[in-house]
Amino acid sequence: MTEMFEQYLVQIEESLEKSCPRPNSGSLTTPVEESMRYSLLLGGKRIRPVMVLAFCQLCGGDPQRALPFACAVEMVHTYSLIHDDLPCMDDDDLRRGKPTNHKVYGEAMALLAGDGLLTKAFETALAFEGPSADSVRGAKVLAQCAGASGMVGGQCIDLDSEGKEVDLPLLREMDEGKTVALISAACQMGCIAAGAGEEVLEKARHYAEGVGMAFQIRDDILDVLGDAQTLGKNVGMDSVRDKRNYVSLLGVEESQKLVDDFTAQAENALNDFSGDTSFLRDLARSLATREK
Ligand code: GRG
Repeated sequence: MTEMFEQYLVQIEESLEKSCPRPNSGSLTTPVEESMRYSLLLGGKRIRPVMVLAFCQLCGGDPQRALPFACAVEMVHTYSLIHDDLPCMDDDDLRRGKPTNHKVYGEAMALLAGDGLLTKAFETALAFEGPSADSVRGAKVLAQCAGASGMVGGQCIDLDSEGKEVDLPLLREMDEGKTVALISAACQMGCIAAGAGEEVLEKARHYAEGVGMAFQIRDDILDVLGDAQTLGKNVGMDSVRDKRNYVSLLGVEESQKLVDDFTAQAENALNDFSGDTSFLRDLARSLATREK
């Protein structure tokens, strides 16, 4: 798994670098372009773009061809982190082990960098060099998953829930939006890059559901047990902001059981694919016990 992950990672980093070239110094748009590059190229685990490439390969496509979709998903993810860290949202100063975007470039530029990355994501997805119907399908899935019925909607529930009692169904709805939606976009876009049909996308959504929920609940656990240096972001923030999560509702042990159940669900979903699913299976397992 690790070797394959590294191979995907090299392609993704190279492609991201090319997608946002270093701006000409002195150009009037340099500040926003630098601010976009800062957050996009800071690192991060890159699990979403890796999923795009892995699903493309699983469906018999050439992962290289899926790179525009992979970069597009990572751009949307990075924009969401920049905006999430703003003082009007979670007000954080540490991300990916470095000062958050607004701490370096100021709030207005961080807002613009997020806007720039979100827009660039669609320009990038639509540059997919395959049948144009598939570029459009990819961009549409990304839009649906990132928007108000997906990630932005989840963030809206998150903001509204601060300081309030939250039950498990609401927590689930919030996490489906905040976290599962973009992971689902990644898995589906990988299939689309390989020219797969709707029935395959349905199976990819089942995997994403399991991995995405497990990923978020593990995130809740790490917010309590994790180490800021390893995670590259501050810990204990949900309790500081008086936000409910799986750990505050169920405790660490029960939450980890749920992580394992959702991971098993993701693995089961892979049984419906005919290709080699070992990479995506190992990825799901490694995310269930991740420390960062
Ligand atoms: C529209 C103003 C405006 C803001 C949108 C939608 C949004 C802001 C924020 C939601 C994004 C969010 C913080 C979701 C939580 C998902 C999560 C666990 C993110 C961390 O992902 P990792 O661990 O991060 O993959 P790295 O840094 O490794 O890429």
